[in-house]
Amino acid sequence: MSKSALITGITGQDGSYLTELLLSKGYTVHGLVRRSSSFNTGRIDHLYEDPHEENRSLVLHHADLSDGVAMVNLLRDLRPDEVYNLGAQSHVRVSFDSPLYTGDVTGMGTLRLLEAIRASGIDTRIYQASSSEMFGAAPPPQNEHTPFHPRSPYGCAKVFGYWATVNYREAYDLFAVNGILFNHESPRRGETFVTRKISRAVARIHAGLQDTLYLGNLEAVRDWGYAPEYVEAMWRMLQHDTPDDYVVATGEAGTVRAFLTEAFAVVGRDWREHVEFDAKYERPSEVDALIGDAGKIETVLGWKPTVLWPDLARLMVQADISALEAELTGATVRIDR
Ligand code: NAP
Ligand code: F7E
Repeated sequence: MSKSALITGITGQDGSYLTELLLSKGYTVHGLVRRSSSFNTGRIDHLYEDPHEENRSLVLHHADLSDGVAMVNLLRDLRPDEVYNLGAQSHVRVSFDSPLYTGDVTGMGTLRLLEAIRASGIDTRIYQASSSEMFGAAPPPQNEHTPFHPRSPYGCAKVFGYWATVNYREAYDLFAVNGILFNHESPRRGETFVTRKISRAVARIHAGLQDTLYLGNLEAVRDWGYAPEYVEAMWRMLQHDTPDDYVVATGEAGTVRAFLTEAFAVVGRDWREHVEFDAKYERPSEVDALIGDAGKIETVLGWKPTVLWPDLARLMVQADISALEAELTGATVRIDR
């Protein structure tokens, strides 16, 4: 019998890569999709299967992390072997503008899902998408023993979700794990996160469509990894004999300024001729430096990253240049970006 999984956040960056991974392993994948007035499935359209086909391996369901009853019903009907909770309001800067919404979806949404598993009485394993943002002001390198000091409503919500996951493991013997993932990027990264904002701008500047890129704090240090490798780590956590929490990171970090240098070098340009400061992209409280120590997951689960941030910067710029060229010439490109 093949396994089945439910993914919240299936339309996001990680959800799309995780879906590809699980389908390649023979899983039946169920995705929770929130209702939107326009299509929000662009990242998984290449995997779509018509609802009228029999024995589909990818099935999408309308629901929302704010609706606990819908989640109980879904879990009771599907009885998946594994649940991956990737759904969230995941933008740190936006969480300062919408703190209550972020707390509800990113924090309470996790508790709703855990409680839905308990209430539906099913036997399943759950992965919680925890974040290095929980470490916030704690100095690097950060690992599983580093105390949390979140610096945003998003970080606070993720701390709540982290402890709710640990609590359901301890109180109800649920196979529940936290993956504490450091920043991970790809050509599918949302366009308003700094790496993708930069890679898209480099492609557009190179094509003569844009001249200026407005950014905030260039001194922040981030440990950027490659998203397809990080979803493999999520899967490995749920295959282990015992549930536990793991940091997932590369251990190599750079400043936003350094990422800019690498990205603009791909097209032989100097970023200082194109980048201007805009205070609106600064955060009321910033996370200065995140550099992960992923020794535990390497030792216990044998997971090790291969793509470090300078290669990632080049890979993302090249993907955005190709995508833009295809868009401008009207060519059809498969979205395996
Ligand atoms: P993402 O691209 O922003 O995707 C977020 C997903 O959550 C989208 O599918 C989104 O749906 C969905 N979502 C938002 N609000 C929802 C709601 N109310 N109900 C149901 N679904 C909702 O994020 P990502 O980069 O793939 O990250 C995946 C998870 O890992 C998130 O929980 C994020 O906080 C966490 N995380 C990410 C990183 C990172 O560096 N990428 C690091 C650590 C942790 P729409 O497509 O409709 O918006
Ligand atoms: O910012 C600085 C900004 O928004 C990175 C999410 O996936 O990773 C992500 O959160 C840095 C920050 O990611 C701009 O101030 C400068 O210091 O790409 P970001 P993030 O805040 O680290 C964590 C691990 C998550 O869990 C989150 O879900 O870049 N920065 N100028 C800027 N950032 C943005 N977005 N836009 C700018 O113009």
